[in-house]
Amino acid sequence: MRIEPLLPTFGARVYDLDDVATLSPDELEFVRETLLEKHLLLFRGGDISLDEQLGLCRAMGALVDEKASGQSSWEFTSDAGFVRDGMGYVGGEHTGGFHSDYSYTATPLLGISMYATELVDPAPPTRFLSAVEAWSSLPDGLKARCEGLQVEQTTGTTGKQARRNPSTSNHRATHPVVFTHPVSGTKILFASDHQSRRIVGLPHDESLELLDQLGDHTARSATVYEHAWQLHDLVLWDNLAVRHARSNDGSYAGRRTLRRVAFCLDAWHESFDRWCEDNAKERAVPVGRTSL
Ligand SMILES: O=C(O)CCC(=O)C(=O)O
Ligand SMILES: [Fe+2]
Repeated sequence: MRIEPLLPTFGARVYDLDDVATLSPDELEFVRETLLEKHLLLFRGGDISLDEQLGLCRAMGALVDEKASGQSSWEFTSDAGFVRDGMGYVGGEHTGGFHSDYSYTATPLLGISMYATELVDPAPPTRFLSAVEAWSSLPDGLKARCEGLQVEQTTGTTGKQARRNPSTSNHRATHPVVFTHPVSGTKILFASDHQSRRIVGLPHDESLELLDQLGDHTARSATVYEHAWQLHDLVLWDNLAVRHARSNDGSYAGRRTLRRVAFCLDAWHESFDRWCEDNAKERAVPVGRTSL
């Protein structure tokens, strides 16, 4: 298998892969290691069945059943302005709504794969930025301020202004501002404009100021990879090392259907499943995923 970088900082396209279904254990291990190193992999043009996508993800981590959290099927269709199939999430006001799915739970996803099964151009792209780069490019003074601090992640935060208003979200989790990737050990800036509400233990004003500084730095410094979907693209990404966002600028009249399979760390599986079940119970019918 040959790989070529998508950006100097992260992302790679994988070539010479005839069939995801026939990958040997060695090849799957190569994919797993390359994903950890490059954070995002693009497989272009293969005809990949749901079973094959499940098989690939099973080699990356513990498969999760997001249906338990309210997603109605493996597939969802979206255009820039709204989402069908009960998917309400479109992105936020600042830095384009970049987020890591379920970072407002104790056990966020390890990785996500999306495979384009239907495409009508111009389809909205998905954007990615490296939270590893967001951390490594921070000035030393800011790095030193962040070490040892915890950040409260919530849904419904979506940017600077929203952070200044009390959130009504009942989804909350506390994580280190500088998060250590549980598999690769890489340092990640986990505080984000879109999902962070406050720095634990800091006075309100200081907490807002630090989150603003971190968000501004990320928007200025972290390179964005914009993925323009083609039919039969499979994008596999590390949900902790990169944040993703769907464009919501309204300039894409097309649509795409993406089949999504996600996975988590083996050790987090039980906790993730329990969260999904509790969340599904809390939600009244009809269900619909609203806030990944
Ligand atoms: O549709 C997209 O481009 C991304 C949607 C998203 O954020 C998600 O599925 O978690
Ligand atoms: Fe998401």
